[in-house]
Amino acid sequence: MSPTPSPEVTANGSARDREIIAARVIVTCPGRNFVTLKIETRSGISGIGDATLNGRELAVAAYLQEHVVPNLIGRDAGRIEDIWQFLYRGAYWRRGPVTMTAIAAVDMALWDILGKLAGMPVYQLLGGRSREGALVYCHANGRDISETTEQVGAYIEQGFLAVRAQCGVPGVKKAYGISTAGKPYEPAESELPAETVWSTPKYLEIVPQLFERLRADHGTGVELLHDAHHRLTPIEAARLARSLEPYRMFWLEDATPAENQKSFEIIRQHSVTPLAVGEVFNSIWDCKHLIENQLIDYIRTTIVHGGGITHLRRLADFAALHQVRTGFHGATDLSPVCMGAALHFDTWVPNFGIQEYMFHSDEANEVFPHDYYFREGRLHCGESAGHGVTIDEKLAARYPYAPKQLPIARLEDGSMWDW
Ligand code: EZ4
Ligand code: CO
Repeated sequence: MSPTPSPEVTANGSARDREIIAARVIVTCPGRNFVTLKIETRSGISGIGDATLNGRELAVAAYLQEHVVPNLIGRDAGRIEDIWQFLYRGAYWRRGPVTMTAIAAVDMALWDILGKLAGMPVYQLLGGRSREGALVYCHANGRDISETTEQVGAYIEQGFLAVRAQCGVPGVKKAYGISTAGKPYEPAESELPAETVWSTPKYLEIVPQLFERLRADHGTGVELLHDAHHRLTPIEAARLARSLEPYRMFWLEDATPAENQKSFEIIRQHSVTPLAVGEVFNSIWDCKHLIENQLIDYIRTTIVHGGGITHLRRLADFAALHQVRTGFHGATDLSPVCMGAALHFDTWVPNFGIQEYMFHSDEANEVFPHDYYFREGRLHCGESAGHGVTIDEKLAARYPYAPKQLPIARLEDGSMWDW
């Protein structure tokens, strides 16, 4: 992709040029569902934002189409802060994943437009480059320890400096994060939720064995991460965190559900394994106690589910006061639009930690052409104006929406548990 700004950047950016004249929602399914908001201005410059909420896509699409788009027409696209405040305070109800994802989509699109008007990449608008690239981690997810260690080795060969490792749990059908043989991992695979079974004792048996093997096979030069995916009670999480200490984890993610933020105090009392949380958070209020009491080390709330660049910037600055760094969620259910915006943020944010990177399918990459790229363990945002991701609407129209939901988990006795 060319590093020079696109020709549409020649507009002078007056309030009249910036007037929002149209906005619409595009739903497409190139391998998986994505919702995208496109905002057009009088100047002819447009911007896009990701609005994908896995398994609940049409709720955000309707929220945008019915309740947000009519409010945008006629507004000045340059008033990013005011539009954010209008959508947040003006909705009265505040927060929640559907509202905050909708606000994020608008916000991302407006930063994209502002960048194009200014002829600058978004990271430059935020305050400029703090680093040369964003350290990323990818996923090794073998059916057993041998398969996972093989995958970790293959990723190290490809230049990855950090890898999240999960493995199948003997006696547990469909453990979190493990792909069906030969297929890339994609949890939302059926129209109604797949039923999975969970056993904490079996899981706690295997995980320390996995990381013992990974350190034996790959040494200490690679960063290793693990996601407990909200399955453990606080004291079980503390036990896992402590048992992983010899393997020097980069982090343990979602060790216990975090609705009650004080739960993390129990983990902290027992372990020095770094903790990451926040992919299901949607505002600063979900992590205020966690951050100001330094109960976590990385905050994972991302642009698309956390109210956009405008809110995440506020959250990141607050986190910086407490030496908490960013580690944005980056699963395949966040579209390349979100990844583009996140990489501009990662390039700027002073307290950057790491960025998750699951690979989008070829079809998704074709629907969303982008200028970010991977090199030597890091993702680099491009230099084109805006966030550097566009949508091929003709191609998008060839992939109609296909309803899919995330799995659920039950204990062996049938009780509902957290997936
Ligand atoms: O399960 O994004 O760290 N990554 C994750 C993800 C989530 C999915 C849910 O839609 O936990 O794989
Ligand atoms: Co996770």
